[in-house]
Amino acid sequence: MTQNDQQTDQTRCGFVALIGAPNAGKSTLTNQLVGAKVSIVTHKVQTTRARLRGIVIQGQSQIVIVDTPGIFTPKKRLDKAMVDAAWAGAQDSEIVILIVDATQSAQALEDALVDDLKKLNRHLVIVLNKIDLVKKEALLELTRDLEERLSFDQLFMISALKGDGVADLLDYLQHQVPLGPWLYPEDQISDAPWRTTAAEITREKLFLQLHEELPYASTVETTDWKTLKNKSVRIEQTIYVERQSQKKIAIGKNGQTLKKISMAARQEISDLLQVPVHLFIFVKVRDNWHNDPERYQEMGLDYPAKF
Ligand SMILES: Nc1nc2c(ncn2[C@@H]2O[C@H](COP(=O)(O)OP(=O)(O)O)[C@@H](O)[C@H]2O)c(=O)[nH]1
Ligand SMILES: [Mg+2]
Repeated sequence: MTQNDQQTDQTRCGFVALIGAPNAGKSTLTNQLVGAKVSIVTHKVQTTRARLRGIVIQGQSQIVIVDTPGIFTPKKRLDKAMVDAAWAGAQDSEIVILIVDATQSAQALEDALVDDLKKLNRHLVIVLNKIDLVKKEALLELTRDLEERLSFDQLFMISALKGDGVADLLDYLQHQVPLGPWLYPEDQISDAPWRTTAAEITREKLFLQLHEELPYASTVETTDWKTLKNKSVRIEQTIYVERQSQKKIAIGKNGQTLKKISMAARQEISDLLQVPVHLFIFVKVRDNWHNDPERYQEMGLDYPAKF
């Protein structure tokens, strides 16, 4: 038997989708499971826009975590594309984890979401997250309420932020994913190309610096990437906003806001690539980018024709 056959005999590999309301902690959990920051996280809702795979090896198992945008009622075309991407992520996975923010009541879980989960007909695991913020009695009550509304295989109580309970969840997933060969090289931790990850990092800094509607009116693309002779990397990115007034705010007085975004992003991209990075960010007005199919393609989303 060749080494490869041997590996196929013993290895496991499967997709595990994270579904839940915005801000439940899906991306924080993705990063905890992977053990590295592959998905951006902010305190703002709808930070994650597209599906992202984080890859974990645990024993002989390769577990592909599918982080998704939240499930919520779409008001705009971009919302619709995000929610569609979340459900598509669940459809492609053997195991679906519903992440529930334990600081909220079971009633906060919408009937529509519960119905759609039932229709999915997948192994369902519930993860109560943010247990660092909640008393034990409240967790038990929430568990009882959830049991009344949904049938699921397992329930875990974790703090994705602090890492409590994450090892148990990982151990469970290791044994639940089906037998089969690994789909990704052993050292790969994300399916996103570097250009996309770099744009996401800048978008995270932008979400942290800008307020109200501006983060949602913006998108970031990496437009140029060159490795220079001295191994440093020169990156150009564009932040698209919808109006001239938004461009002014994104740049800030004397360019201060853009400078803060740029410095924070450059540092993090450089840490990730482990080489010096020269980052040039341009802000452009692209009226109506929310209705431009090309922007969706850049974000890794399908363009919902009807909205
Ligand atoms: N206290 C606490 N905060 C958390 C926990 N998990 C996530 N958060 C916070 O909740 C917010 C949303 O997290 P994020 O992972 O972006 O949620 P997502 O929208 O579901 O991907 C961020 O401010 C996180 O720091 C947790 O276990 N405990
Ligand atoms: Mg997220």
